[in-house]
Amino acid sequence: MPLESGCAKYDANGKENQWRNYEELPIPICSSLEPVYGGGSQLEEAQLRFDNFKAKFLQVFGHPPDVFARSPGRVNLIGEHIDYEGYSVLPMAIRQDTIVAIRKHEAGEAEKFLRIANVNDKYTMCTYPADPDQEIDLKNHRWGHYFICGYKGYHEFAKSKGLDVGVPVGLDILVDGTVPTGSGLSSSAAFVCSSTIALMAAFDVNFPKKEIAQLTCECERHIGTQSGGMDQAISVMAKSGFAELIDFNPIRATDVQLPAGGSFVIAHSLAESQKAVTAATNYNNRVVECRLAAIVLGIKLGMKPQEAISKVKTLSDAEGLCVSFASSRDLSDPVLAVKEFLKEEPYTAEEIENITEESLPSIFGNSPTSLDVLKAAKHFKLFQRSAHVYSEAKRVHAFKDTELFPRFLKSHLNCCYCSEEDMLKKLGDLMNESHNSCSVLYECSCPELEELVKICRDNGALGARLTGAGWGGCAVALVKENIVPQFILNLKECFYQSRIDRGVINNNELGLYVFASKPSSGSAIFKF
Ligand code: NG1
Repeated sequence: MPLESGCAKYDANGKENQWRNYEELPIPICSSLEPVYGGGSQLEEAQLRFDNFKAKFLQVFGHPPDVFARSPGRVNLIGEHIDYEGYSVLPMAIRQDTIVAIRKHEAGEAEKFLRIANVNDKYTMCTYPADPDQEIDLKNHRWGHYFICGYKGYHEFAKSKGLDVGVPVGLDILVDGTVPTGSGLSSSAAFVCSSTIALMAAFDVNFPKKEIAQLTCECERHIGTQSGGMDQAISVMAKSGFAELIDFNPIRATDVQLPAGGSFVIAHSLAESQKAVTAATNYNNRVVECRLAAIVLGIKLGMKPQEAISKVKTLSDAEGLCVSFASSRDLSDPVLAVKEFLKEEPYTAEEIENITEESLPSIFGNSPTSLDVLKAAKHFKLFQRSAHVYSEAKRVHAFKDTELFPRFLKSHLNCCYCSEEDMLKKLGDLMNESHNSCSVLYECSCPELEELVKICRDNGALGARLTGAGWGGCAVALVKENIVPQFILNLKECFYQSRIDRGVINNNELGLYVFASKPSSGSAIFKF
């Protein structure tokens, strides 16, 4: 099967770059590395990596693998912490990825274990039973848990499709990841997606990308984070050369052509964000706060408490009511309702329960990870979280539209109302606004990210923001293409040098922590 089939054409509205039915296509199966890794030195590098990978598999397990799968990490350009609220986001895949190879044992073989090894010696071999119904021990986090997320998810999905998965057999698995962990670049999704897809390939099945994007999102929730779906969607559906506008319910990807003349530089703050470990106070806490904000808004805007609790799951479910309220004042911004009906001071649990007429543990009774949040939380910042989500959702579309309209005017009417310079500036401004909202309203930044973002802006970035969940990890900066090398040198001098001197990182590793990135392609299966 060709890696990318379909064709791109402009429609009458200039809404373009849709690969028709692209999401309906299965994961491409490649017999060589070139369609994914390109040519030249990149291909040579990939070839060497795969040769070492195969040799390691043979060395560890005594047999060659049956199949390989790869899935990339991603950088989110804009739209942070809104995917789990049902809003569109705008990420692009990066070249760093995870590859997973699998060998299936014969049905008769006695050992029924999953042996998961890693090319990196830092990650020692993990062994799990082959039982797909096993519980993941969330209190004892192990790196191999991410493979088990894919393993459980794959079996649940196969069962739901009526596929005969047979008696569980032992599996030998080798993993090699180049996405830095805890960096906000979705190493976890790259791992879960490549694991799930390698399993599918090992069992000789394949499904449409949009189904795999949904499935892998559900897989990753087995690790205990209430993941929104962006990372898996872009990892599975990315296309080389394009960022994607990802919509949810149903999942859909629309190509976004990034402006020529601009480049995205990714820089690590060197603060590691351990999302699964800090879920109760950070990531899942925000998911719970958004749900509470949505319920309270629903009630304040006329719903009965019981109705709001059963129907309003996300802020996007409450948006219609907020917009109706705004339109009564001839406006359309849902933030108006937030300002009118939510107080800026944090809410206590008791204050919220007076509004919902139901206890918070009972509202979240069916979600153990949400109950962990309630136990850990002192108060809930409903105003700030909902103001961030509604404003960030608008910024995503403003970002996308900045890309679309000048291109459309230029190609169809041979005119352009704004120069490329204006366009890049507008994108940069939106990124800066997004960062400020993440930092002030969503409080998912950290001192290292604040320092790094400021240094990016001081050194000529048109915009810079934290990317991914935050609380550490990377920043992404929009920089004019022609200053990228100097920009990276300046970051080295102003941010990294003192850390190199203190031994936090080695000078020769710098390229792993700060680099310019072009949009890469999505998941693939390799059968050589
Ligand atoms: P990171 O931590 O960068 O992989 C997480 C979530 C996303 C999204 C972002 C914040 C997972 C797997 N990913 O990304 O869905 O909510 O935070 O925008 O939980």
